[in-house]
Amino acid sequence: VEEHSLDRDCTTLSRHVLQQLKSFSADAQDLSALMNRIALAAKIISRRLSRADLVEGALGFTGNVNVQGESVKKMDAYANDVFISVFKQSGLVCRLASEEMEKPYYIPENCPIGRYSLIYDPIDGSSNVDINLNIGSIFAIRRQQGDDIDGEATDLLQDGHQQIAAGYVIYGPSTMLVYSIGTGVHAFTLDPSLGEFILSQENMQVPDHGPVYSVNEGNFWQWDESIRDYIRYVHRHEGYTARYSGALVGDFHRILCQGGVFIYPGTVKKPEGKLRLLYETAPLAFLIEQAGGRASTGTENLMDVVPEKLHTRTPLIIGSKEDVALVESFIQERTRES
Ligand code: P6P
Repeated sequence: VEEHSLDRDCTTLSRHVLQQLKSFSADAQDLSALMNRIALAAKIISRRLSRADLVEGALGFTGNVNVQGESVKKMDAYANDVFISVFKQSGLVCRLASEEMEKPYYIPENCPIGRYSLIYDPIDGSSNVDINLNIGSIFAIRRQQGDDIDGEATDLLQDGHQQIAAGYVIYGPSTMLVYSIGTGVHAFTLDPSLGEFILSQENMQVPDHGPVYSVNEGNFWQWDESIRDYIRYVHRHEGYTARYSGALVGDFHRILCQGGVFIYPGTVKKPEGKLRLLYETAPLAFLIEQAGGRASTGTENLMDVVPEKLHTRTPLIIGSKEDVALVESFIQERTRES
């Protein structure tokens, strides 16, 4: 076996983290072990998804409604529990905050301040689960900076610059884990024959411009006029193509790989938009900036947004810097006129 391919098969996620940090300190080891446990959660979820229709009780609804007011899919609940189980007795994470849980879940081991917190959306795009289309998990890692006051994780309510790491898993034809610890964006592909995520793309860079605009045009009549102006522009100009899967992770991954822009703007009914900051838009904003792109709410850099509460939502314009700037220019134009 040529040296490089053997070496590549050995470039697992945990080793890559240590390489990136150029350190074997206790903190580096902890972060490496933490990423390895996220990979374990991804493998368990991927295994269930790959044969969900054959597994009794894997699909469909639980009958419950979550804090978002959304009907909970069995896969949402299962994946949420997988992350909790994987981090129990890990000694790495004391607090888990998830889209599926109203308040954080505490792992009452000796949890010194400075321990890591995991913020995650266990299954994003669950409307795709029952039709075997790609879905994802999104995660961010922050440090526990202070005691939580009566169960309110107030120190989580800080801007995106507090993120130490962020990433997502895309459950597609292959299962990929894309992450950054602030030293670039790197992708790992799950090799089921090894049961390991193996490095497949290093230092991913989003093109400065791309042909794709990704938005749910079914909401056109609920948008601000500025967003409609942008859509009219791309309809009239050569070189644009629409792609939208209904699952944020897959739509984002396409933009990261090929360039372009994903937009989930506010609507008349939901001016703050639909996507949640702490475990959807902020982690992706962290990644896209590491890949040379941009993320905006339309009026401010998304990484600067401070959430009022755990499940705060923000509008999202994310992708190639030229394409994000173009959308913002239509917003600024309308703001000047008003
Ligand atoms: P709409 C899935 O429910 C999700 O949270 C994201 O994954 C996705 O981008 C968005 O909502 C789709 O929302 O309103 O276009 O169906």
